[in-house]
Amino acid sequence: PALIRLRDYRAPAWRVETVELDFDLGIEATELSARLLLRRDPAQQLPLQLDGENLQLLSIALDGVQLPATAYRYAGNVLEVDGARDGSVLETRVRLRPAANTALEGLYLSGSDEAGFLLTQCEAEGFRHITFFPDRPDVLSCYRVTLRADRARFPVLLAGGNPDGSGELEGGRHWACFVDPHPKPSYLFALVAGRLEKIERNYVTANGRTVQLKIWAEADAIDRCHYAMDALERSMRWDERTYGRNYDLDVFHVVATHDFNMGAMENKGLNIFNAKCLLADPDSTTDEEYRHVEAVVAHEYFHNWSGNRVTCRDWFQLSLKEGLTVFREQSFSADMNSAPLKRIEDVSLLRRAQFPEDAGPLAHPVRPAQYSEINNFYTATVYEKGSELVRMLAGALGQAGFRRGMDLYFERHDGHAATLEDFLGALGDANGTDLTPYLAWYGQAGTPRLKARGHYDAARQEYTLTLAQPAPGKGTAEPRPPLPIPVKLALFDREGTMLPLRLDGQTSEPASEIVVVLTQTEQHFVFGHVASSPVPSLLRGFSAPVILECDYTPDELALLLGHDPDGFNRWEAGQQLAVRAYEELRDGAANSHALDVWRAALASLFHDTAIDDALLADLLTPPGEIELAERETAVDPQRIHQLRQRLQWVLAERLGGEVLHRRYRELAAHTTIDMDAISQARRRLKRRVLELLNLLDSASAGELAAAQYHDAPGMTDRLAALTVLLRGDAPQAALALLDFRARYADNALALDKWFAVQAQVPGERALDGVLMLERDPGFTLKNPNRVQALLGAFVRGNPSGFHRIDGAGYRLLAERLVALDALNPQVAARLATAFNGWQRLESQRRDAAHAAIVTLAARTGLSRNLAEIIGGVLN
Ligand code: BAL
Ligand code: ZN
Repeated sequence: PALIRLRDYRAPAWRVETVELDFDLGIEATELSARLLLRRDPAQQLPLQLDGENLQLLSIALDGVQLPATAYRYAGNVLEVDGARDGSVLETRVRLRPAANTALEGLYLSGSDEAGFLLTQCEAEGFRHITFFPDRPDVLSCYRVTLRADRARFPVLLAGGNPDGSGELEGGRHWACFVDPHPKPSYLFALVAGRLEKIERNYVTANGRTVQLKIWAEADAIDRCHYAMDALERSMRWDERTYGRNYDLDVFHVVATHDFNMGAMENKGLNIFNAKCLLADPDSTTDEEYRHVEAVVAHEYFHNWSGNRVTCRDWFQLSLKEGLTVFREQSFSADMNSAPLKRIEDVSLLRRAQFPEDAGPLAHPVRPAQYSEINNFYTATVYEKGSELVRMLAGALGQAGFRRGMDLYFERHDGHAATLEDFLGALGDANGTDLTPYLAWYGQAGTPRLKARGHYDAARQEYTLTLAQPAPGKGTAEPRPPLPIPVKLALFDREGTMLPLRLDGQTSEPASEIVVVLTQTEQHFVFGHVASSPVPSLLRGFSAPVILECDYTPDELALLLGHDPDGFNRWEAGQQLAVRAYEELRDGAANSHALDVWRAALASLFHDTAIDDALLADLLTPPGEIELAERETAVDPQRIHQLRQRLQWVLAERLGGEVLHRRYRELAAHTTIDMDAISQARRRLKRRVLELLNLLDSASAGELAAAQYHDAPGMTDRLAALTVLLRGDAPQAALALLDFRARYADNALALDKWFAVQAQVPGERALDGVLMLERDPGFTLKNPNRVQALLGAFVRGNPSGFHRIDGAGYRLLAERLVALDALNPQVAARLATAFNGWQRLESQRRDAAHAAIVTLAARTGLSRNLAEIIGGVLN
């Protein structure tokens, strides 16, 4: 497939000033007329070309005159029209087939023919599946949309913008009109039509606008929208307070659907959400999912400014809106919940999802240089690493400086399509500083390494920290400049007390924490007045997305684990120590010092009443199997699983069965359904304690889990119990599974968990379970959430199950991808990224994976989406 390159970017030859869309909506067939007022770039003499895919063209007129077939050509997804000039009006009428649209891109049907509703998904290039248009983000237009439909079948008609009239039509039909005063790119267009219920609330913005907030869902789900409504209000207030951003329309609609390729979509004034990111109630939603709903609601709302008011010039700049909005969302969640726990969660995700992506054949810079299918670039790199880059910029400017920079960014680029250079330019200009060195981060793939080494000179009472990044340029086609790497750090004495820091030559008061920025290949930072050899706490709060290499001793790590007031670095020290312990187990070390130090440190923290329960739960959890695999060269996922189990067993054994039992009972005695932080933290620790007990004594843990399942006041406890029962192969598991299946037969999101929890049971037998679950009447390849729940959970969340030595997991994935690709290429391509990393498997698995991928690649008729991923992983 053709590659689209950043360096080929040209401004649009034709723009569209205003768009009028008139829909006659129907499930089987929808017809729509589009009226475009065209503007020509006088500097470019190119013919009028519009994007259009799978459109049945019914009529076409230019400046009021129907065009003969000789005056236009529609081929290769491009409509070329002769005779257009600046100010021309192009009118087209097309027919769409929403019910037949299984790709869930453009206009499609959610749910069944009889009961479902119509909706759209346009980002990135769905609008061209709706009408002919220059479907690119740098064409911004004002939209007027009229919807007409049968009133009984489609009582609710919604489109982006403010309502501008509605009324009755003959034959039981009705209409509604919407006008969006803010120019927007086509990817932000949206409509929804069908039988939906709503909850609503008025909100008054800081600058005095009364906004109607309306959340829409199908009748059986509307009662689960209240938490999202509260989260929306919190998000709006937070953006006013933190960034001075007010909402700018009279209505804000949010709609939940069960059939959605993404998590949610920020269409102007009409956000559309995957139900799993919007609906919440204690009976079917876990604590983690509650936090996710809050975060996604905030994310989509924040896009109203970072994405909609200021959008991207082209899709290479995707991180301009996504990295920035993830950063804003993460900051919001940190403010609403616990900042250190949020940081741990975000960095864990980065390491689990983004680091492997960046280390494998699908690695790409945050601003990719080329793509074949842009939908394949909604990646952890663009989102999560993109957010880390914004975090570094924010850190470099400080809170007030970043706010000044953001104000200038919004002011300069409001109503326009911008680039990453524009973003860094505004941040820098507002602060009289040059941030362009940070652009290098956007252009390089791969996770940088940071080497740190300390030297203490007792005679001079000086501590020299040497930081280095491997020499740029090696092995790359183009020389790479060194990256600016901000390193937030503190020093501790051997009793665990933080030392005042004064850099050589620094005149200001000593601080307990400072940030040094490595800008060269290697630099030395000298600290004076250091009375004894210190232990450095580096990269505090994960101040840069790098892999830190520092030769700490286990005792130094234990000191940080015990004393660092930076919750993130405390956890990080524990993670590093756990990795050392794991490596000792793996290598069969005779003297397992790190293992002893790790479990002793955790045993002491276990009894520390000052420590937060949720943080303790995280401290008691070693890095996951995917992270551990990243450190290996010949990956054997089953061995990694066994070793990690062994590591946890050793910890459980050190803590002791009785102690764990006691703690479990204490926590269980305080179990409530409440959502406050303390109750959530208790549930988290209770789960962890039960998991550890399960390793030590699965029979008694099984009894506790069965009781917990039975008495659980909410999904967090119920799902935790079911997981423990399954993983311990408890006799009570079968009954609990039956109960769960029956209890949630009509709750799709809860049922997804029933599929996922089984797909994730470690070990070779999982594949047979997946094959059996595929025969459950609730399974379908047509629903992205269900595919994710069963196949996604298996191939991504169960390394020891998926990577069977006989290669059956790989063959299953390849076969399902073929079937899925015919229905929904975006979902197929995303699932296919599970093949990432196959080259680093040990040889037998590698050969089996390779054979499966090659067989898949040889098939004809693969979508552009899947072909690009499969071609990429084979590279
Ligand atoms: N723009 C796609 C969905 C999201 O990132 O919000
Ligand atoms: Zn986003």
